[in-house]
Amino acid sequence: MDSAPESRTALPPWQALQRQAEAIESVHMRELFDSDPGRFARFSLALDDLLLDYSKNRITDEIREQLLELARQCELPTWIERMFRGEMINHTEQRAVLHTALRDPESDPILIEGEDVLSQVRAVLAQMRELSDAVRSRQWRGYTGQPITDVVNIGVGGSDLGPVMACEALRPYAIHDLRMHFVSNVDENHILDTLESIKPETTLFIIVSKSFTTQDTLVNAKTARKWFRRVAGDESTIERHFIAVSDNVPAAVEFGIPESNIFRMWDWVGGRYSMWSAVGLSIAISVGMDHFEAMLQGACDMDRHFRSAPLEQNMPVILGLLGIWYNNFLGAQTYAVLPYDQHLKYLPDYLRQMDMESNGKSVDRRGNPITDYETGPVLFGQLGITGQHAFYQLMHQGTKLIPADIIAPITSLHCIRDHHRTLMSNVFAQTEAFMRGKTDTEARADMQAQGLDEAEIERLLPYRLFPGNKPTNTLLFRTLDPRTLGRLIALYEHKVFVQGVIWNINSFDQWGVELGKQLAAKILPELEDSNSIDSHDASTNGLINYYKGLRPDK
Ligand code: G6Q
Repeated sequence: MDSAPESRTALPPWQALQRQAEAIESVHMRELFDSDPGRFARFSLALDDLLLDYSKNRITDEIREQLLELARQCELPTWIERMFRGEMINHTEQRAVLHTALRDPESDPILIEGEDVLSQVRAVLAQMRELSDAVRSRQWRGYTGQPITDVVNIGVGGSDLGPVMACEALRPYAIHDLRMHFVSNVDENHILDTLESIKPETTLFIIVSKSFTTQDTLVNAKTARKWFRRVAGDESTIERHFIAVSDNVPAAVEFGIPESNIFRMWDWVGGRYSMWSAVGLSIAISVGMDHFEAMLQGACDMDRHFRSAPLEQNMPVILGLLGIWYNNFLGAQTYAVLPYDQHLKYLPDYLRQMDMESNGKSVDRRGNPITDYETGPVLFGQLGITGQHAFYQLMHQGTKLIPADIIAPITSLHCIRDHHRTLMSNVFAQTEAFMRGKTDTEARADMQAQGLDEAEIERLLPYRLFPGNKPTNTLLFRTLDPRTLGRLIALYEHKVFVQGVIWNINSFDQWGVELGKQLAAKILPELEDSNSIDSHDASTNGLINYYKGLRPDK
């Protein structure tokens, strides 16, 4: 299946980029802007109102061309088609990768093992509409006849982070007499804190687990069921209060969820790519199915752009290749996502999983260890305004190169003039400061203006210099509506895919996550009694025995 050349580093564009990386070391982005007034126009792209300005990067036309040539030689266009057509590109799990089918249910049929994927998608969307409409219109009643006031999503990782992020992002579209809660941590404080504020008779629990075997989720779900039963008593009341979303229907039924309350998902949707499926049920309930479908439409806009735009005008491709440039040629280890929209506060957490779980791999598609190039970076981030007063210091004056994406809306729902203009002044100031830095002459002039004497200026000067030359992409859009959110998330999904193709890895498995699940399942029975354990290494034995010795219920 993989006919691309085995060694990425032997490819001519890879080698050309290595030479260009050496050459660009001595070039400051200030010079690139000074010598080229058309730089913004040539290094920016738009999809409707979504603008990507990537001119503040340490690149030239030649570098961009070599990056695009690298993509061609890694057969990126073929891989894009393979994904959209439903080929088994997740080869280590023998699965297709079809989150894109979730947002284009009216496209040409896609068959997996003879079954039409899209008709299944349409059926689940209809089921989601029915339930979300019923809950929102107060027709869905709890066992005492009262409407639902609280929805609790119980799930973890891919079954949690998307709904958490999207419900917050679309908060202005939510109805206010319906409160959304998310429980992911098996630490009992998470569920206990949540249960404290809700009533069984007006609560709907959604248990989200693709596998329906994840311990953390099952333990939380059992606690919720026990708490509910203690008050509601009768088993038949469960049906008005517990919903499941899963690919493992028998396990959900065994847990006690009636089959009519189970929403299917499928093995061809990865957990971290699943908020477009019934995993997003809490989003649909919160903002309504029309808005949920607008979000799907936004993602579909980006899918079509990704599939059809030439590589040089293709937003996910450009974003992905810029990441490759810093990660593989300029030595960056990290990468920051800095949203300036309060409602995108969980976006960095969401993208951290998407990026690091997808591309945190060191074996290529042929099973060979990757020894001669880096794969996925460490992604971090926070709301930009918070970050400015915290970790931006390191980005401006530390020793590390941290490329960043700055994301901001042109207007917000309320758009109070003073607030929004102050916000945007920070967006523009930061991208400019990262790029330009502050020179010796500028720093001196600043201090002279402050009235410092020459000796003081000389003493302080080294600390007041900013090297600049720090790369940023800026993404601007009209407002954070459901369609824009869909576009934004799909942009990053495809960006991660582009990078996985260049690195020749499978971005869609997650054996590292599976390992944690297996190890915990093995240790859990060892914690049952108070016997001393010696089946592990000395440290793990020591920790388990220390815990057993001190826990109150020994
Ligand atoms: C996502 C990962 C992981 C997964 C959780 C929950 O891509 O595989 O985050 O979503 O471990 O798994 P379940 O949905 O099966 O409970």
